[in-house]
Amino acid sequence: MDIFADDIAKQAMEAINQRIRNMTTLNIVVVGKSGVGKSTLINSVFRENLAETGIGRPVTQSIRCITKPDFPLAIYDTPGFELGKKQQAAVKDEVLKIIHAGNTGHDINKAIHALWYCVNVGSNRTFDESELEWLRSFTEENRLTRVPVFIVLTQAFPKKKAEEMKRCIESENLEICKVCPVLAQDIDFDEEYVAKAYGLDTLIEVMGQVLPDELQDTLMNVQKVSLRAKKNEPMQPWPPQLRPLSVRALRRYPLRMRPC
Ligand SMILES: Nc1nc2c(ncn2[C@@H]2O[C@H](COP(=O)(O)OP(=O)(O)OP(=O)(O)O)[C@@H](O)[C@H]2O)c(=O)[nH]1
Ligand SMILES: [Mg+2]
Repeated sequence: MDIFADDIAKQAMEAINQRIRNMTTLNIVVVGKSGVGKSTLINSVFRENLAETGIGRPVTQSIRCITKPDFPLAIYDTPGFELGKKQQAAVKDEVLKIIHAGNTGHDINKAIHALWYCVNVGSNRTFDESELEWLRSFTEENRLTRVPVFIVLTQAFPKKKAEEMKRCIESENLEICKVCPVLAQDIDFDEEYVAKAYGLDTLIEVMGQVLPDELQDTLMNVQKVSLRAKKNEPMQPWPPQLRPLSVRALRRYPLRMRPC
């Protein structure tokens, strides 16, 4: 009887794994200045320390595609922009190359589906002119490829500062889908006060509003894994308050978006 139950459990697991293997792979590129928290964000999405993180010298030295076996997600971690204009341009060229390469085979599993541009809220840095320049230049060159761009406000604490920064970036009228504050990992100030991680679920939900139907299963799966800490919570449908954004975004990216 036990052996029979074991077999059924194995078959069920195999069916689930097969379904995951058949899901379309979601490909994301993450860019931003050095130390803003790109690699930390990536580790939180995978819930595993797959990308090296740290403070001081730029940690991520070259573009690296991060994947996990039997998980339909590939995230390109890129070196930070700290080394000046030349490096900013080099990262942009590399990112555009990856995007073009992904489009050549017309295979949705290879295409880049989103770019996360990270801006740090926690440190005393601001969103500066060189970043605006990078985004303007990138989005102009991205007009044909139409990869949806999301600005991720990393280490988004205090929330009030994150909101201010969000408004400031939104006022620049960039060709982006959405500005999303995310605290990828808790911040332990002391034993009594901990700022709890938040925002990753919203980021993934917002992506669900603009990415094609083929990726919806994948996004649900990624969300389940990323939010495993909240495993007792039932999956939520996309919140209706996010819908106006998708209509706006649809106008900007008419070919790659799915209608809502
Ligand atoms: N607690 C907490 N720390 C964070 C968060 N995001 C980044 N950090 C910290 O900020 C530092 C830099 O983060 P990284 O993820 O290495 O930054 P990066 O953008 O990948 O940096 P480079 O690879 O140098 O470009 C690390 O010490 C992280 O632990 C966060 O959401 N919460
Ligand atoms: Mg890094």
